[in-house]
Amino acid sequence: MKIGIVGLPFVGKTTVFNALTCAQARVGEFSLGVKEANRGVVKIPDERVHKLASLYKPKKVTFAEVEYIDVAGLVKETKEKGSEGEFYHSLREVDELAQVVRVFKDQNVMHVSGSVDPKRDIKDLDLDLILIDLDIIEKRLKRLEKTVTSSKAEEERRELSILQRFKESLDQGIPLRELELSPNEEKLIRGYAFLSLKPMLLILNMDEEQNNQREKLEAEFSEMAQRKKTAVCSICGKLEMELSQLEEDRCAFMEDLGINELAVERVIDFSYKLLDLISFFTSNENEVKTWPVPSGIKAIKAAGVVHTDMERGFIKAEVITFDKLWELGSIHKAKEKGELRLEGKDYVVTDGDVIFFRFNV
Ligand SMILES: Nc1nc2c(ncn2[C@@H]2O[C@H](COP(=O)(O)OP(=O)(O)OP(=O)(O)O)[C@@H](O)[C@H]2O)c(=O)[nH]1
Ligand SMILES: [Mg+2]
Repeated sequence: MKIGIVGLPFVGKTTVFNALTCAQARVGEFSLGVKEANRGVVKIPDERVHKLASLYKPKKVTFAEVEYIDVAGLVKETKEKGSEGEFYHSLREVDELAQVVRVFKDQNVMHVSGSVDPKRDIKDLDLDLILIDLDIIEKRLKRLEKTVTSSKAEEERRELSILQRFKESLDQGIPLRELELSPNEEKLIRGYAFLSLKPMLLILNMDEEQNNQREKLEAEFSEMAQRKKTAVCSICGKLEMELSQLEEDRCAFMEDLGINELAVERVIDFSYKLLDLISFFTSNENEVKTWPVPSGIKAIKAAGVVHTDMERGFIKAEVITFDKLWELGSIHKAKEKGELRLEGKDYVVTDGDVIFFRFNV
């Protein structure tokens, strides 16, 4: 899973990036058009993986990972500075955008629009994404309108009609993520990697003092959180960054501050839900491994995620939920008790399944 951290300049993107990845990238430097994106990989914490490892004592334990990419702030000037293409390029590969939104009020930190106004900033960033997408669509439409009349290709006709619909929506200021798309339509336009189509996690970046009004703050954004492919969460970026940089005393500090969970876990949780992902596990003496997959995936496709041969030569899947396996204490016990289910290729994988694929190629 790859997540692109975006937002207006100086809203705390790099601060949040450091908090999430325990990195030490420099903050407080105006990064617009200046430097390359920061990248950092985080292992996704999952108690179940530790427990499976304690059962199997494998040589290797593999957690699911998320890569965060922290790009320069996006504003209208990006276009003038010619770094818009670069911005799109670093982000086209990501599965989701996380927009850092400034809520903290610090006189010492400038705001490009002159005042702290989170809802305005969210709109402004959306507008920038919309303009980038529109640019791509308009160029493509010009070419398509010519070729469609001459070649009469069915595929191109369909593409033309989707792009026209997209253009109408973007012209009205509606980001593409809010549109209803069929799986076929999604497939047809996937190659464009439209930015306003990507799911959006809004991360409200608060000051420590605002933490006690967190629920009230999040409630103000509840309408936005209900929009399609959109979620809202809040964190104290600066505080969390400082916590992430502590090693020994972190727990003591957290206790003092009344924090029982680091932001990274909450943010990852939201990201999983937003992308509609679940995890299943494979486990043996060599490796215990987490596999994040789209919810609703069938056993045969899940096999293909592990190895193409497993999908090609799929025979059956032996499945047990993690909870059941943990309760019984070993796979032998599970077999004895008949708790290891035999499932066919159309079985719908559920979160927490431990799966042993049987295949033959
Ligand atoms: N008070 C306060 N200051 C913050 C917080 N988050 C970030 N800052 C400050 O805001 C300034 C900008 O932070 P960065 O993390 O560099 O912001 P950025 O969005 O990455 O900036 P660009 O990359 O230049 O667009 C720094 O001086 C941070 O210390 C916060 O939660 N509270
Ligand atoms: Mg930055």
